[in-house]
Amino acid sequence: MTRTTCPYCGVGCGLAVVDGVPVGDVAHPANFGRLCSKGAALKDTLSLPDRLNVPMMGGREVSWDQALGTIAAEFMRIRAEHGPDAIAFYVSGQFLTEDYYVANKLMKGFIGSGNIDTNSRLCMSSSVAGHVRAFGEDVVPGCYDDLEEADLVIQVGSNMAWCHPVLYQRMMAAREKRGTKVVTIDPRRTATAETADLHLALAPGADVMLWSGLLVYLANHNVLDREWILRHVSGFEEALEAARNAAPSIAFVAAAADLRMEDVRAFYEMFAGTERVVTLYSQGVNQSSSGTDKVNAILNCHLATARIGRPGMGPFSLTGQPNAMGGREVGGLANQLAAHMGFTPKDIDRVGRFWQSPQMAAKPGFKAVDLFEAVGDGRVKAVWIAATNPADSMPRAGQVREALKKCPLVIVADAWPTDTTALAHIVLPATSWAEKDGTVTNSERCISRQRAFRAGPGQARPDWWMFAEVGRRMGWDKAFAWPGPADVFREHAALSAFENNGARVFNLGGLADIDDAAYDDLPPVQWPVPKPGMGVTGPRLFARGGFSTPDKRARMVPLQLRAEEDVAAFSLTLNTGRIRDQWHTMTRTGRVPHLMTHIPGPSIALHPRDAAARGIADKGLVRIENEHGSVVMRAALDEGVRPGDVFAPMHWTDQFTSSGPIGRLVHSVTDPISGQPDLKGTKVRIAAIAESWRGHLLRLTGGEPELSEALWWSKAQINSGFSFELAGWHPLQQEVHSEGVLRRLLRISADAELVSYSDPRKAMFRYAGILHGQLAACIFFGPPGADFTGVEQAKNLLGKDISPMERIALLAGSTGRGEKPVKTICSCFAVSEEKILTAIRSEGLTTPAQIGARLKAGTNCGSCIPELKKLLHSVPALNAAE
Ligand SMILES: Nc1nc2c(c(=O)[nH]1)N[C@H]1C(S)=C(S)[C@@H](COP(=O)(O)OP(=O)(O)OC[C@H]3O[C@@H](n4cnc5c(=O)[nH]c(N)nc54)[C@H](O)[C@@H]3O)O[C@H]1N2
Ligand SMILES: Nc1nc2c(c(=O)[nH]1)N[C@H]1C(S)=C(S)[C@@H](COP(=O)(O)OP(=O)(O)OC[C@H]3O[C@@H](n4cnc5c(=O)[nH]c(N)nc54)[C@H](O)[C@@H]3O)O[C@H]1N2
Ligand code: SF4
Ligand SMILES: [Mo]
Repeated sequence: MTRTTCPYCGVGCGLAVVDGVPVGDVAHPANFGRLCSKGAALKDTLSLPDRLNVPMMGGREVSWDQALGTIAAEFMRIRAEHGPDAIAFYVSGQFLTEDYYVANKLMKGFIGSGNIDTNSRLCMSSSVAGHVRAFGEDVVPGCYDDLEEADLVIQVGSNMAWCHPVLYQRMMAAREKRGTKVVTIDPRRTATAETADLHLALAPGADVMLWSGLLVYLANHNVLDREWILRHVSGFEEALEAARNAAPSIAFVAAAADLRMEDVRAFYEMFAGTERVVTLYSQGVNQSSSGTDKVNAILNCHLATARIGRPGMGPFSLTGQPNAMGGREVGGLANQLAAHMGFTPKDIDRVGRFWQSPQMAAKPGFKAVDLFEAVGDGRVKAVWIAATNPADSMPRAGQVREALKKCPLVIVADAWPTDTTALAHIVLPATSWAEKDGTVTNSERCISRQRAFRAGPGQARPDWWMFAEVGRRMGWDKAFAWPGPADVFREHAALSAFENNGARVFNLGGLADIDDAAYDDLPPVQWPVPKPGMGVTGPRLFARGGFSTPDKRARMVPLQLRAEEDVAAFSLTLNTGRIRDQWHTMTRTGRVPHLMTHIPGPSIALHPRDAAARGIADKGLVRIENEHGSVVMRAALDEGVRPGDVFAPMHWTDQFTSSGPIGRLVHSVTDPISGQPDLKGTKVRIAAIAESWRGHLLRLTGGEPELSEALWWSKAQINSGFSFELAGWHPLQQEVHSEGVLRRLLRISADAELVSYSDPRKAMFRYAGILHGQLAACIFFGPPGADFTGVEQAKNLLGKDISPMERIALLAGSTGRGEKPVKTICSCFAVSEEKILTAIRSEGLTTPAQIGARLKAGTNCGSCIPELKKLLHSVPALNAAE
């Protein structure tokens, strides 16, 4: 058995790999054996096709030596001609700590520029900035147990049920016993909000106002811990005065945040009346033009009540990626130096001596948005992108692509081809999870080992090795000579303890001397881990002060409200985020068929009132646009979205849909302190598209559908191939029905038989390609709104023998008994919506537990329990009769 860690979210669940199959590790303190739908599907991602397995330069296969030699030579030339700041790295919270450490050392200590930034800029940087402002250091004060020991849990801008499912389930299980109250603060009624005692569907961006109002309320009702404030906090009076200006009364807050007064009051009363409060927050807080202020508005309330660092209490920033925390430890953000040190002359000197650096970076480098701007205007002449897909995930993704097209040298390390590798001059094949060794740190500061349990494909190599090899080739042999990741880890741990003297809480001195065997066996361990007597330790920090500021006091921050951007032409606010079964740009989860059935295609959720005003029907095609671009999706009418807001998933890329990622439209407004982009509040407009036809294509191979006319498509992996939904807004041309076009579309060879059935009166056309008695592909065309019966059967037949009867039925569309696409509600046990509804109706089930007992749905990871509840509500007659 090999123990390792899940490569997806920041919960950091432990896995035990038995006979090559990863299952939940019962001994891991994050999950105690539980996994969510994505974690449980990891076994299906191990042998995914299309892996990058050999270095490529200009589209040609080359040796590692050629690729690395070229990179080193070009970096040296560019550095000599244009200075170190003409080179940049853009890396990722999906790096292991060892990858991150080496990349950071190479850039900041040897190339001599601050220009290494990471997708954590898009993810965690407002939390980092908020922590640094309040605590003097980027430290999450609490631990996961606090969620189970709290009496009130507040979720701010966090859809935990879908995005941190195992932690959510831990909290929900404790709630059953403890009666924990839960408040969700999110403009949308998410799966998480469905199960809360109170949902505040606030106007987007109103968080600073809401939390300032809370501070005022706490002061007015004498709930502050004056003694603790006196001893451990500075800036209280100023912060309270600013809060009184920003949010003078409950009535004022309610009006400005568009909430009911009684709901705001209920929230304030709950907070005031409960000592054990944990406030969880993630991207609804961080990804905002006032992200850092939102963080400090929350921290202010916890500091003013001393609800920090004690059991069941504290502000808790949920990390997104598996190693979002580890990246911050090494200093992977352009404005940090290393090991929680910044760009002060003292820190630069200290790190420089430790690294024996020839040329230290003297100042912070470009933050992500600025970095790609500098790539676009030529200030940066070479960029190395690794373990992230900015052509899709950056705001103004279209402009990012343009910038990369203009850049003289683009190097991309990835495990699969992506929209970003498509723009690279040099593509480096990376080993990925399951194939590489190192460590990651989760949301509660727990360091866990990633252990390889299979070999990578072809010549794929770990990222730390690539950076080290380039460093050596640039002439810094000794500084980049580590034989393996254990050596890198020891150096990283030693740097964290170097001249630390308790000034920085982050300290791994106690791990700096572990030998290879101890590194191999390293059990999950929470930092700080100083050498005995050399610093604080413990799962909870700061209960008795001791912050990382010169006077050891925390800072409360006075906060002003920021003016909202006003773009009159675009009346809707585009919010973007995640869905349950997909991971970011879908390079892995998008290739697992059963993860594509919960939500099979890209759609934009909007309130029925906004839809009606624009003549938009449910599932109708819409164009979403603003000054940055235009994207086409299906509409999903949703009463849980506030009128005036719309929500689209960030996941679909050029690989999966014709108009690519929603990131094309997302503005690049950033938080002025953290530089984190506001990915939740772009102004857009939406219009219905008059469809003139609809289609459905099934075939064995992916790629783009070969149809010349303006068309929209979205693609989903199914068991035996691919399923494409098609639609167009120009009439279908006659040529579509010609044999040549059809064979190209179906991707069938000349020896395949092409059979057809058409009913021109109804504008229905069905074609199938049969090869050696097997269904090789089929395509159906119909009028707008057409419901293609038989698609689900056809999916089952694809790639299989097809009898004459089945063939006739398929073409006549008569096999379907009015069947609907299978919507999987429970991914763990593949239980469909239809099955659940049938059981509810026929057996009178009334609780998720009963559904679980009957169908197993919801009994593993539990991420679908909110949806089970919704389905139970949707059968009102029966439930009412109970
Ligand atoms: N299934 C799945 N899980 C994931 C990931 C994934 O790709 N898929 N990615 C991981 C990563 S990297 C991250 S960063 C996390 C993100 O985890 P979350 O932060 O939970 O996810 P998001 O969907 O980005 O956004 C959270 C919520 O913020 C709300 N929001 C928008 N604007 C505002 C606002 O002004 N105020 C408030 N209070 N809320 C607002 C949105 O409506 C949304 O429901 O998830 C991690 N887990
Ligand atoms: N509109 C909008 N945009 C967003 C967000 C949003 O909410 N809305 N959220 C933002 C956030 S919080 C995040 S974290 C980002 C995520 O965005 P990205 O980081 O761009 O998304 P991923 O798909 O996770 O990209 C990771 C890439 O690394 C590859 N990979 C996997 N393992 C390895 C490895 O070991 N080495 C290398 N070299 N490559 C590997 C994968 O194949 C994949 O292509 O998106 C951000 N963008
Ligand atoms: S909650 Fe799911 S995605 Fe997150 S670490 Fe655990 S198994 Fe992986
Ligand atoms: Mo993230």
